[in-house]
Amino acid sequence: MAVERTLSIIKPDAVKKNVAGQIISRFEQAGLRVVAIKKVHLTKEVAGEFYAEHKERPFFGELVGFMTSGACYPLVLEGENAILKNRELMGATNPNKAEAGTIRCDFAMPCADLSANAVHGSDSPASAAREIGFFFAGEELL
Ligand code: 3AN
Repeated sequence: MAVERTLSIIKPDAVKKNVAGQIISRFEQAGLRVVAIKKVHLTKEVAGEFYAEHKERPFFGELVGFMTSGACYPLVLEGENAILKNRELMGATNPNKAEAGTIRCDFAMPCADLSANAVHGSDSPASAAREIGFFFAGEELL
């Protein structure tokens, strides 16, 4: 297995619930290391650019509105198989369908708005590279 890096975002719903630390603990307990983290309040322009691949989807406006509704924590995780491991820790996109013990089940339930699903996670090596570079400069990755 290769050591990989992936981008996670602890989304505004989880920050408002004050569970960011508990979510980071899940990553650490699974053997992932935080190599960079920052707290940001995204603008509509930045959130729209980050989620550009979803521009044509009907939920795009809702997603951008939600991601700009409060502060969030983008963070870079590193470890063996980090991209898939993070996706497994997150659980299904719809928290109502996420398995017990996953971050989305434990921290985003009940969920009326699918944008409010506690965390984002890169879904491939290509998106991890783009998304890490979107939020962090090379010298911030320690
Ligand atoms: P995931 O985050 O599980 O990779 P994607 O990439 O399909 O899911 O969707 C990106 C983000 O768009 C999700 N994290 C979620 O917040 C939001 N989203 C996906 N589907 C919907 C939907 N039907 N309604 C509202 N937001 C959605």
